[in-house]
Amino acid sequence: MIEIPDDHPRAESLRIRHVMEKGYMNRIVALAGLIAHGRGEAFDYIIGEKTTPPALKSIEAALSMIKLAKYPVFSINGNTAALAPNEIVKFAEISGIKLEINLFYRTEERIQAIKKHLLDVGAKELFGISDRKAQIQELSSNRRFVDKDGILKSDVILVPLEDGDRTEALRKMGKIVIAIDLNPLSRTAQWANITIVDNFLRVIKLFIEKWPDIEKKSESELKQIVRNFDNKENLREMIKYSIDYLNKISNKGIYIDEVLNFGYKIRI
Ligand code: PTJ
Repeated sequence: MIEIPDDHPRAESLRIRHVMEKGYMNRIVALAGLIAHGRGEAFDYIIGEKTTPPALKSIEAALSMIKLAKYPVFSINGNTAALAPNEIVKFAEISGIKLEINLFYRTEERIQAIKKHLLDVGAKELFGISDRKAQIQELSSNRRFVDKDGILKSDVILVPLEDGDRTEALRKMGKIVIAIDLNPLSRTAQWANITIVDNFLRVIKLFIEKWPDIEKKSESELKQIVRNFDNKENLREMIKYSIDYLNKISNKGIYIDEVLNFGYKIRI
């Protein structure tokens, strides 16, 4: 793999791509996971690759919901495991959320590779890897195989980078679904109870940073935050944010470097 020079304007993004490539070579990431990552990058561009005010609101609602849950479960796929293994394990440790490996492109080889990847960074308990399997009848994809002591038992489930079918099925089973998806138009984004339209990598870091504040809140404060959150309204705000952001860039008189911090000036 080539070295990315530190002064490359897209150095961080290229480094993350390399993490994904390596993840694919180690069987953690599915081939389609690389395509999904590219789609995410494109959506990230149109929010300025930053966590937006509506996303911060949904993060607060999501953390409140996780704190209020009796049995919250974090569904891990290849992309998330490759992108932020340390942060996933850290968040599970501080919040008590259970980790379950659940793959769309399910193979035993990938499950073992992801298991090792997470155990190597200190995961204590992992669901979805033994034969405690149950099936979600409403689903025909491989995501229907869930752990009896994990997703099946959960009341709140966190599903980053997800396919819409499962979100719909989980909702129909009465579960509360929290999605992390950069595409506000995806079926997942539309079906979830709480959708965080932001990059998983930024979100998981914010989850860790903000958890201590959530822990200080009383049950009634947490319930109030959840009650005040309206997912449809938040998705509309996100779409409006992208439109405003693109309008700002396309307006005459705005320097592109003011908006994108490129460090050189082109008047558009
Ligand atoms: O590891 P597996 O086998 O479970 O497969 C995982 C993938 C992601 C390949 C599978 O779930 C899939 O095909 O997902 P989709 O249908 O491509 O949906 C992924 C969604 O996540 C898309 O809407 C992307 O825009 C979005 N996305 C991609 N990267 C990120 C992201 N959202 C948040 N953060 C990202 N880093």
